[in-house]
Amino acid sequence: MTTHFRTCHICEANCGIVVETQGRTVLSIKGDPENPFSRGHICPKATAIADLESDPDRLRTPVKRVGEDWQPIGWDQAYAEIAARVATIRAAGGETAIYVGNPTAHNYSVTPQIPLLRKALGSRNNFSASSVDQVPHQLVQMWMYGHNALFPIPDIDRTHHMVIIGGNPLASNGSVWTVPDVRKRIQALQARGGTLTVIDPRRTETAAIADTHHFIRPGSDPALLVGLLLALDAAGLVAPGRLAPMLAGWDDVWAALRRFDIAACAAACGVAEAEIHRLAAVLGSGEPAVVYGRIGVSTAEFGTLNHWLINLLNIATGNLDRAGGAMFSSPAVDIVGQTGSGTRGRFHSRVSGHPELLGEYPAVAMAEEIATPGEGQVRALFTIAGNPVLSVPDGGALDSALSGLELMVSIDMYVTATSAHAHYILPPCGPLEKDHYPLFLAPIATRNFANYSPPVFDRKPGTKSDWEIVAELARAIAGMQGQPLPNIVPPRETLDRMLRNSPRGLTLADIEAHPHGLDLGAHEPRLPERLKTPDKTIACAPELLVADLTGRFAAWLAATPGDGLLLIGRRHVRNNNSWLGNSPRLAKGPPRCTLMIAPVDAAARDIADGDMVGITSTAGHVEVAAEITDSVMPGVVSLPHGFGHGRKGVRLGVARQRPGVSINDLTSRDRFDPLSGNAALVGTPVTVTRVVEAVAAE
Ligand SMILES: Nc1nc2c(c(=O)[nH]1)N[C@H]1C(S)=C(S)[C@@H](COP(=O)(O)OP(=O)(O)OC[C@H]3O[C@@H](n4cnc5c(=O)[nH]c(N)nc54)[C@H](O)[C@@H]3O)O[C@H]1N2
Ligand SMILES: Nc1nc2c(c(=O)[nH]1)N[C@H]1C(S)=C(S)[C@@H](COP(=O)(O)OP(=O)(O)OC[C@H]3O[C@@H](n4cnc5c(=O)[nH]c(N)nc54)[C@H](O)[C@@H]3O)O[C@H]1N2
Ligand code: SF4
Ligand SMILES: [Mo]
Repeated sequence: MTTHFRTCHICEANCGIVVETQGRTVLSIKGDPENPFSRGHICPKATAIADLESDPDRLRTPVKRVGEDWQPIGWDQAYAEIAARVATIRAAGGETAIYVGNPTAHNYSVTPQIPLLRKALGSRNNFSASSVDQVPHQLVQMWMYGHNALFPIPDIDRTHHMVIIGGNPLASNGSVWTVPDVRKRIQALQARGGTLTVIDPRRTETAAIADTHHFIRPGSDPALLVGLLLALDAAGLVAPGRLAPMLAGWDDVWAALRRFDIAACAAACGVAEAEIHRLAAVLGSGEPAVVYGRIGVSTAEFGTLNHWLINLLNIATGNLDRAGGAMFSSPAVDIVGQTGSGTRGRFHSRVSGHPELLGEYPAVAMAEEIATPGEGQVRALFTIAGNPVLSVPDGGALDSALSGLELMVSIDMYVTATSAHAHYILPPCGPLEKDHYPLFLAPIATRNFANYSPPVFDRKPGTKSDWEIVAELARAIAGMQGQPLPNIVPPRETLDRMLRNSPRGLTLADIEAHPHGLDLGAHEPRLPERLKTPDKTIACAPELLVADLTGRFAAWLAATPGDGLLLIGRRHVRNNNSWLGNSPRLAKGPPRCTLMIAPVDAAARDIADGDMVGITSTAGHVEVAAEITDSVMPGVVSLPHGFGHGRKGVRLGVARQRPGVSINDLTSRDRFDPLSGNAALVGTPVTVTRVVEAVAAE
């Protein structure tokens, strides 16, 4: 038996795990009590890594689609055929596109290779899961702090008051906030006399352990946030403290905010005025406090506005860059120091004219770029670790668009709702055959830490890691088009160089000397030195955000809200987006793809618990069982995302037994945040009716 210490790569928490193996068999996966950061914490998803390794549905060789069948094909032949088809498509004036999915953010070795593929393809049609996720954070950071990757991180271990808006870390284990063992960290906050407040249209697992939970009408968060800022102002609690000399445009912020009044904000968001004053008093108490917002406020029509207002709240209470507030990290690999600050609007998408953000177009534009004829139409698509048919709004439209492509290549280990459309699927080796470094996640961790995990197993002959597949594909395509061949640098070398080029000056060997992980300490104040704005100030009043507040938000506030049901999503600790559904370990338990509906809304529609209901939006219709629960706010219904494995061609034997339906057959491509292009996945207007079984004719 061999014992391996590793970091779990499945979600952002990066928990330390102990993997015991015998030969190529995984005997057990447990939490690593000696990991200084995760302290033995583990969730059920880590044990699913063993299922991933042994899953019979996992592709082990490249495959080519021939009719309804998949035929094994050699790597070199696959590359050559793909490159030749790209050349033909380009010669005929067709465009190519890439969609990069979420697991790449957990794969340090593949990300430096993706630019090689982009260059070889020479297309501006770059899409990723970032625009159904976190780009609003990045845009706000780019504008306010001068670099899109300057994430302010909640310092939960030292705060006294934390407010979580639209996040459920007890299920998600934290996001844009690497915070393993979050439940114990919340309990420690409460044990030292602090408080947790959760703002969420559902009484989530996190809300259940919070000191206070407020329902909020989906999509109305800017009203609450403006209300909180105004309440601080009214109580004389605006106190940026040592940040004051760094604040540019601070008076402009207040001039814009003071056009609004708290009563109207309270009415619009559904949180009582007295509660807004009470919460503002807590935040402005002078004790360390932090406001944090996630998916519920990022994937909203006001996503960027929400994150701006959250940053302003942390600044106004003097909690930005303060112990126990929202702090900037000092990671082993300083991405901020080694990348550009970010771009927006250098060019625009062909069909709808979306501005580029960070070199990408929004995922809401993907289907139209493929389906709309004309010059520049996308005829070839590469997906890398993504399942956009289930993840981006109006999956049905994308589903049909994909079937019209001349070439589709998916780098994925499964035949999914997305890769089922591919002409070639190029699968990576098993997860334990890869090394791991949390390149993008250590910098957003609640403490500074680093941890390098070598592969547990040697690679089986003939298999490849994602990074090799992407790099070799880039070489083949570049070669076929007569371009210079890209230089391929082994990932460990790149990582070591990035470490050495960072202020801490660590080497990979330094980190490898700590198999349980290297704790680099709590965050320290880093402003103004850390700012990347030219004058080292915080740009508090970005022009487009002030305009969004006084224009689009003001108009929304003045409009009469509809009285229909609004659909939101949810996550469960035993799922991970669309792709752990094939793990027999995780699939156990009651069905999870249900429509949560409040008792009053169910009664009004004559719906009983467990009834099949039809849900209809402007984008589509699905049918699923109802789960009546008072944990959702009246007027709100909740359906998890990541289901819908019953689509044609999907080869996920376990997941197909309970395929569920895709929430993204209901979300709409027309609902997005115009500043960032991020999809608005929450607050979709829907109608819900009981499905009346057809009575068989006598
Ligand atoms: N309605 C609604 N929609 C949502 C969300 C929501 O909250 N509500 N959340 C959004 C968010 S935050 C995200 S991040 C996106 C995710 O969107 P995507 O990234 O498009 O989707 P995933 O479900 O994460 O699918 C990942 C795919 O990668 C494959 N995969 C897993 N590991 C590897 C690997 O190591 N290598 C390779 N090559 N492939 C791998 C899996 O088999 C799977 O097919 O979904 C978004 N969609
Ligand atoms: N177990 C598990 N863990 C995961 C994932 C997973 O699928 N499963 N996915 C990973 C990924 S890719 C990500 S990005 C993270 C996401 O991490 P989180 O953001 O913590 O995850 P969610 O559970 O989507 O939390 C969003 C919350 O917002 C609430 N909400 C919906 N609409 C609104 C609104 O209008 N306003 C407010 N205030 N709240 C609203 C929802 O009810 C939900 O509780 O999780 C990661 N971790
Ligand atoms: S919380 Fe995330 S990192 Fe930790 S064990 Fe679970 S899936 Fe892995
Ligand atoms: Mo995500």
